[in-house]
Amino acid sequence: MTTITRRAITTIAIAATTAGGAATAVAHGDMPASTSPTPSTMAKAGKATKANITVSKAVVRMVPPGSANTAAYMNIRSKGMPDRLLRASVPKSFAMKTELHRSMMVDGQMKMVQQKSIAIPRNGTRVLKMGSFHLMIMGLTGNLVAGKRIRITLTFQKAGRVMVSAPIMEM
Ligand SMILES: [Cu+2]
Repeated sequence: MTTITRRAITTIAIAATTAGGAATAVAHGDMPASTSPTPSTMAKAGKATKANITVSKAVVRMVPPGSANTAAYMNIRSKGMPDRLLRASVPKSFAMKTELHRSMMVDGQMKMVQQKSIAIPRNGTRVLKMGSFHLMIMGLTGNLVAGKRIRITLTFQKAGRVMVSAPIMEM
């Protein structure tokens, strides 16, 4: 277990510091794609509501066999008060840990920065998407199966825990 985690972190560290476009993005698991999920597949995406928070379009990105990491995307809407996503987790049987990340272009390269939290604006929506904010799911314990649903537990400062069932999707 420790070995997997360490390897995953090393991969991320390299991805964040080396030049190398495509290879960097693959290691990261958050490479922007030219195509978007079709409406029919998005309809099956995860949704959950608790207090002022509504999570929708939650998906886990399909990655090639042997990949150490993947990413999860979703829309998080606050009706009223602003809130803050403090952490996220997935079952240990699926992956070792989940971090809050943000990808951004720095000097022409896509890099990512771990976030302590992600602000959800008042009466607004924070979109977690490729090339932007996302959940980084690290240390996958096995190969992913498209269509399988993963339970993601989100912890918010005000709304507390919100659980959403997100399908693994090609995208
Ligand atoms: Cu990331």
